[in-house]
Amino acid sequence: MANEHTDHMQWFMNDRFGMFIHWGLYAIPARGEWVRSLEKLTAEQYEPFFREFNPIKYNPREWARAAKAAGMKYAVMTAKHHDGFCLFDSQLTDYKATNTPAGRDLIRAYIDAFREEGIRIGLYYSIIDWHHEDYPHYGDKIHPMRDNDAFIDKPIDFDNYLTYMHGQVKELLTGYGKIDVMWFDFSYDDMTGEKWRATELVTMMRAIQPDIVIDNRLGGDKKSAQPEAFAGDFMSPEQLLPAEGIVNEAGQPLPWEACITLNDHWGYCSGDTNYKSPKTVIRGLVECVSKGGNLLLNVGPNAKGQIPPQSLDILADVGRWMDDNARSIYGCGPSKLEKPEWGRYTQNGNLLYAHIYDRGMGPINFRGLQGKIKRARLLADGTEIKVETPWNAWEYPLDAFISFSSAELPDDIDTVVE
Ligand code: FUL
Repeated sequence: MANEHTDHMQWFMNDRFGMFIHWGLYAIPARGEWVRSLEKLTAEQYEPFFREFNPIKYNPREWARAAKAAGMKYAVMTAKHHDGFCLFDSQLTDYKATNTPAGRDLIRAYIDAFREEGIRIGLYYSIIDWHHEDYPHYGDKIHPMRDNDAFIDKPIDFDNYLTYMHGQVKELLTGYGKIDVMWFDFSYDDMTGEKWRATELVTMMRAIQPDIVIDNRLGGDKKSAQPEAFAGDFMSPEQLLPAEGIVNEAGQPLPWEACITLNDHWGYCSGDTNYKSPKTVIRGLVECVSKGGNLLLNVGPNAKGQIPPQSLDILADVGRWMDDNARSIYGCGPSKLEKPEWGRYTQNGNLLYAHIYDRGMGPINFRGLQGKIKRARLLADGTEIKVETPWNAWEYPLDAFISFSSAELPDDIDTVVE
């Protein structure tokens, strides 16, 4: 893990908000991307999805527009998930979208569409592979079985798998122009770092795409001579926001990105209607930024290639808020000020953003800022907000106050004062 935020990380630390896309054959059974493993489906049971996969409504331009309207600046899409199915036209396998009724390279279409909308391109690539015959299936909770009967007694040539895996990463980094993020998934137990020949892999990647941003899930050995070579550019907390920012052993802040689902699944799950509210998402995004992190928010398109309408609705609402308030997100990070009881702060240089969630009784108090706020504005419409010095200010020498004339906050999700 690099300790300093080197140049190639600057856009990542600035942009803050991205779209995660989990899409593959598992959209057909529609019970999440782990369905094959969790339900112990055999290769024969999973095979029909390969023969049927025909996403006739796949229009990545629409996805890109939805992402852009939501204020997302980058995207990360599954090029291959744990089931091993490749959405791209790999020359190293037949198990790919071009050999399904889809009949085309779905990753190329995604990249072209998102790039045209000005969104940076990320690729998720699973280093776990339930389809490859030389990938070990241990019978542990991550690999509950060796799921292809034909492989049960076959000795494993793991190096052969690694050659395949490295080869596919090379294909992805050479065949599609500039890739901004590579999102590997994932290391476990002692399957970490050099077990994946990670130093060699990352060296190859950086030779092709020097500025690529790489997540931390190739793992790595902290004792290695070159831990930064493969331990990753950013941390990737999953389905949670850390209590504070993330720091290394020396106490320096590390870049991080929380990946979060909109309902309770990554891959499309037709029965899962437990969607988060726009309020939860907006406040979650603010929380990430206020702690120095990014939010990678997931959508799971269905078998036809459509992002569920519930997800689109949430993204549209988030976009309406972002239209007015994105300045409190992009380019912002944590404030040194203590977290206020009425909400959160984000900060960009001398510009402080108060994200006010709780109207409270009196004016909103800013601890430690008496005499330090030059002016204040409602970010949404530019209205000037008065910074008050109450008649008894001497009793509160540390606090500054701002007032709202209305009994309610102008935006009950998050009223931002700049
Ligand atoms: C996990 C994977 O196992 C999930 O399927 C999902 O891709 C998530 C982002 O990472 O570790």
